[in-house]
Amino acid sequence: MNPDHKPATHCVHAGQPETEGPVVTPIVATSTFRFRDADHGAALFAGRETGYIYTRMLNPTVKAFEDCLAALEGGTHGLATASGMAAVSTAIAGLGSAGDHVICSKAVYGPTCTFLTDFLSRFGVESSMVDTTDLDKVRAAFRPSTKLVVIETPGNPTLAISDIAALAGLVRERGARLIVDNTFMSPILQQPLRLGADVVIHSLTKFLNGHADVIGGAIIVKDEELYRLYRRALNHYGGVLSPFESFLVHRGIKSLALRMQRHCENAQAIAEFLESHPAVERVHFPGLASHPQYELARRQMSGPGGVISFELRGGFDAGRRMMNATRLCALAVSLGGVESLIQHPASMTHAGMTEDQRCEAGITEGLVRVSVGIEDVGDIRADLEQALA
Ligand code: LCS
Repeated sequence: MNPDHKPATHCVHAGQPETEGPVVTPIVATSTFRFRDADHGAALFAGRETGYIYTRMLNPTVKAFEDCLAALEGGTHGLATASGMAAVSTAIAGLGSAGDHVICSKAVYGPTCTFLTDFLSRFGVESSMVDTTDLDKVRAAFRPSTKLVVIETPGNPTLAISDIAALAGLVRERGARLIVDNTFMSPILQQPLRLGADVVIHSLTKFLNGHADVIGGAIIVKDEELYRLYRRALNHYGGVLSPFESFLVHRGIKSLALRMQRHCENAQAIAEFLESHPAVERVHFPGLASHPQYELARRQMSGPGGVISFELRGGFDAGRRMMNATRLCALAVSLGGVESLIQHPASMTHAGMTEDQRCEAGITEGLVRVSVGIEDVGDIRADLEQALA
């Protein structure tokens, strides 16, 4: 693996064999590994020798895939997890202790918010949901006990953009760590570790796998100590990705750069169409000049991504009628797959948040979210047009 290669090359080659034999990393379907003898087993457990012991601890197929993730994000180590939420919970709980305080973007995937407010709070970790697009608000939210800042940029589903480099500086000055959920961008469009973040997390379920047939997640770091800590945490929490699913996502990633290009082109065209439609009140999309952080988006991201949210003039009733009327765009949660999906955040992906939390985060009753797929853009536009009519 050549670290100087660009992401599109890593998509195809990183973590794949480079010597005589199969061209594709084989699926090593075993839960456990035989030791040479008793001393060998003891030496592996004691860390005196390196090798495979047990698949929850490490597996060759998974390891090859994790190397690919690390290369793509410009990190040194990746950890594949059983879901995006396993990555979120392991990345946060793996670093937090009772008495710590966490600052988190208020516009995040619903369960990330409720993991902090409803679950981690029981273990004495406090959290504040903050508008992380505003550096002054982040500064004001800091306490002496703040150990972690968790951001999602663009945020789900409002597409609010936080300044990764500026936040990384602020967080480092205060001796805390910055975790960035990069799910909406994929490493093709944004690489937070290169902007100073300490940890990147992903839901692999979305763009990285891209084919809506796997649930998975990842944690990527650029620091040996953090890696060892997370490997240990993941081994104890147990939410690892299986070899077969690692193989599937590794295969999906081969076309990631191509797919992201098409997602961006299609979403840009659909966002412009929606913005000019008389039934649409407001469109949230980082590729539109009307986006409040449009300039920051252009600096920080190399494309706007494939997710759009918008509000209809007729509010939720109009949105419900529209969602019931699409044919090509499937009414389903999730995003980042090759197929276009449409959903209603307030009653679906963000239903677990309280009304106050949603209101604070800008998730209105009338907000509809579309994940724009890689189909023919004219067909997607025609479907949305007839549904709006
Ligand atoms: N992070 C972000 C930004 C997400 O959008 C999601 C899932 C997760 C983490 C969790 O990943 P998972 O465990 O599902 O792999 N977002 C979803 C969504 O917007 N609709 O359905 C799932």
